[in-house]
Amino acid sequence: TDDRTGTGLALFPPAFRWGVATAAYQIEGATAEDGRTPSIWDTFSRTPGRVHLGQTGDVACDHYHRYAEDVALMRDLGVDTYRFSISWPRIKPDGTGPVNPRGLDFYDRLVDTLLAAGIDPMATLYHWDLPQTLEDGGGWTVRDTAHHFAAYAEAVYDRLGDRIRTWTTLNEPWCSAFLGYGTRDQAPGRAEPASAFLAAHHLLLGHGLAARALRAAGAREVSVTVNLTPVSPRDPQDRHDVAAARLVDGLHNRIFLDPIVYGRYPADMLEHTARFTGLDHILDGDEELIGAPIDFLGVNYYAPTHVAAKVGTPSSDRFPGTEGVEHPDPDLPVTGMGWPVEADGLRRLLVRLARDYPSTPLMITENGAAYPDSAEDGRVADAERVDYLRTHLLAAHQAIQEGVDLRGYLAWSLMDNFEWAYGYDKRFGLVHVDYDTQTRIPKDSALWYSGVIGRNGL
Ligand code: GBH
Repeated sequence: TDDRTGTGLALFPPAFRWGVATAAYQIEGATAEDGRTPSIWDTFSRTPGRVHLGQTGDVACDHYHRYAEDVALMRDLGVDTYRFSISWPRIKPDGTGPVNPRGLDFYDRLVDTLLAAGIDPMATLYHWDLPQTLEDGGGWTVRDTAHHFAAYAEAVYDRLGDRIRTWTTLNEPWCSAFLGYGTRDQAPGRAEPASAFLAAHHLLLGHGLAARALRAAGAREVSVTVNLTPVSPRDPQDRHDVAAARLVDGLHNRIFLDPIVYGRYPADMLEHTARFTGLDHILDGDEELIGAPIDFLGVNYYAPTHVAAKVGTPSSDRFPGTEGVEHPDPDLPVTGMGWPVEADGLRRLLVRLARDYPSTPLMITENGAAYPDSAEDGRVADAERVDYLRTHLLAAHQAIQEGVDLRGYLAWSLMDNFEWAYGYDKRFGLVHVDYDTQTRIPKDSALWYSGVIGRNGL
């Protein structure tokens, strides 16, 4: 890596933000406390066969009761930013309608505890836990949900806006739409390609409406987080492989990025959407609403995508719209999730974003890896995670050297937690959690990461 300092360190810019991220349903537990109603993830996790061993977020890391201990862990890490999410069914048990003050009280306590520890709270308003009552009315396939989301966002801002500077509307709308409504991998567990496209639009509309409402109410920083992946064709000389890569890049990345940044769907993605749903659900003015100004784009990066054109008979398509596409084994090492590891994919992604969306500052809002680590004598030796984080941070540093306006890095995750359909089987934490005793043990990676933060580099 470049050494601009003569110290041998890859140093980050002085104002670079360092943090960790979590999400409400993955850590809080207390799913029936203080007026919270079920979300689609309560329903999904109770549906046989959907989550590993039928596990649920009922207890998770019991963060709802142990948040003070968890903030102390973050203070020890030395992070300046904590990205967490707010549970919609705690705030509005009916999804819409009256606010539940006891739900807001929890986040009020959390935010005050963070501020007292010198940690900047960064709130995500939707990390996948839609109130079940709204799903019963059609969920993200119906337009009203976008309006209910904006009203909920305003209610949260009303209570916490004096202390939270940075707001994020959605986490990973691709997952909500395509895995939730398209493939059944996530809640609400519907496998309806057309619904996936309807959901994608209404999620984006919800983002735009909420971003506008937050701004009007006085929010200082507004953002949205998308999960992006650089898509490479198996053979860059083969025009069919190149077309397959362009399609998957469209369905995964551009279909969200272009409306968010430029207030316009890419023409090829409009055509594609039309094949599944027609375009009647996209009203005049929607795209402009979706293009509400943001202060930075949150980027979650885990793995690259390698594709090829599929020759011969059409078989199962992995995600709605990707019939005719094949996902060849990229022959890379994999994490405990089976996801390929390629740190340079992060550099390529960031450089591409800076080229195609040059006026939008970026922040890495999630990056990390699951490995099956265990605690021995009070220590968790997770060398593979350290390696994953180290190589990805060096890739991010390289991207900055190449001119990318990258504002911060948030590791996924503060601690082991409920990994959605994988339950508690997969551990992404810097801090190990013993789910029998709720004991937290910082892993070697946590100690390593706090060193990086302390030096502002590695
Ligand atoms: C995020 O989603 C979530 O925001 C977070 O809640 C979750 O805990 C965390 O990541 C870890 O899963 O092998 O090429 O098929 C991640 C979204 C979508 C990223 C699927 C990896 C598959 C890679 N993921 N993708 S591949």
